[in-house]
Amino acid sequence: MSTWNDPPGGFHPVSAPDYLPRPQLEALQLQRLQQVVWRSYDRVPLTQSRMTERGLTPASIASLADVARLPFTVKADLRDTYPFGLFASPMEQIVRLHASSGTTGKPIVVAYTQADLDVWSEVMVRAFVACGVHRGDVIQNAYGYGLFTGGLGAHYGGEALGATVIPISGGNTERQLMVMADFGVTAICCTPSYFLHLLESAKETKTDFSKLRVGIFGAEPWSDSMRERIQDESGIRAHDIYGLSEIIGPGVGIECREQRGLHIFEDHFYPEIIDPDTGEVLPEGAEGELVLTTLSKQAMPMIRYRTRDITALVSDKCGCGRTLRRIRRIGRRSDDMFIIRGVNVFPSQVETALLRVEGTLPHYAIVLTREKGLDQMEVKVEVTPEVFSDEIRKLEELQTRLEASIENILGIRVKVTLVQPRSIARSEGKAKRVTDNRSQ
Ligand code: DLL
Repeated sequence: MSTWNDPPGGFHPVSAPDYLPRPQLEALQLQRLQQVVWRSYDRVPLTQSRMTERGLTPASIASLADVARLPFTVKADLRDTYPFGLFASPMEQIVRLHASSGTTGKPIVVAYTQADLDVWSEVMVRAFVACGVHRGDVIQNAYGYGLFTGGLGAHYGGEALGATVIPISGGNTERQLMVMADFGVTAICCTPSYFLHLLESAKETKTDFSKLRVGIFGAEPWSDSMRERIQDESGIRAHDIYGLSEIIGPGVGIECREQRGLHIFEDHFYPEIIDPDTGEVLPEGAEGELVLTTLSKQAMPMIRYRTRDITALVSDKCGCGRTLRRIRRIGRRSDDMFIIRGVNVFPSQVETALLRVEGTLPHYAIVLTREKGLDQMEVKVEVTPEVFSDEIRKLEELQTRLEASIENILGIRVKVTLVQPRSIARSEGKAKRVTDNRSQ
């Protein structure tokens, strides 16, 4: 059964920009880039002073390649100008604020005019359509509502699509399952880690989720192996959705039915990949840090925002027909790396290693400690109830297999501890997988 409403079966009218011929798309991008640079230069003192330092005026931007001449914006700029220093619209025109605590310290504040909210809904509609979600679908929106952009972003997009949205927000798993069964939910939006929790609880309580067809999961990294587990165990298609508060929220990029990278809604967000150390723009296909420029944002335009997310741009033709370039799924951020005995480790590598071994559940926690001046890493991983009741010898074998799988990927031996099912805290929003106790 086909559930897609992409061409050739005709597409949702809002999706038309997804299929623009590249020259037309690039002309639109340049026109919008020039406008947004003018706006930011005129209204945001930081942009003006940084451009002036480089001898630039908005008139210097004559082609898309000139983006690379513009100064970067980084998260610290949002903190330093907290709360409203980067706004390019007067308060009377700002109709919504969101805030994100990020990983450390003071929150950052982001603002939207009504036109910005309309763009946000538009890209979310296009994202839903790309996942095969349409009018008639019942969407359980379990992203958190509030200052986090996930809840309201998916909410207004779902309504604008014409689907039925259940604004349940995150948490209260029992109620989530009741709603899923009783309201005939066909699509769910939440973090992949929370969906794992829902799935596990649904199986325990024998909740009927047979109508569920699609998951739109994002806000945190999740590996390909994690996706396979989710799809195999639930029978749904799990789509990756990307976004960040600074740019708009969810809906910057989405995986289409091909599930081969995330299309960036390039008519609103201009992507570049840079070398995180030198800031140089890297050629197409090279891995590096994603930098995004908002092309149509009014309240808070972002010029060359350094996301810290590591990926690569893919521009080969996609089977879905969209002309929008894609980014590879984001496995890591440049700042979530930690170093153990001189080896760079990303949590996503550990996840991949664990999920390659059968008999474990996709719930794990990484604990870093320092003993006698030496960094230690312990990986706690839950085993399935069947395995848990096995004899000690079998458990020891499993532990050895897991340690070998991690060593295979990281090149170092770390301690794996098997723990019983349900002993690792479940997340209702973004998962926190690493605890760093090294400074204690
Ligand atoms: O997480 C917006 C969002 C909500 C995206 C719901 C998708 C779904 P922030 O809280 O500002 O915004 O966090 C943004 O989360 O820079 C990435 O590091 C990470 N992230 C978001 N989506 C993905 C994804 C929202 N699909 C930060 N894969 C980003 C990997 C993701 N990381």
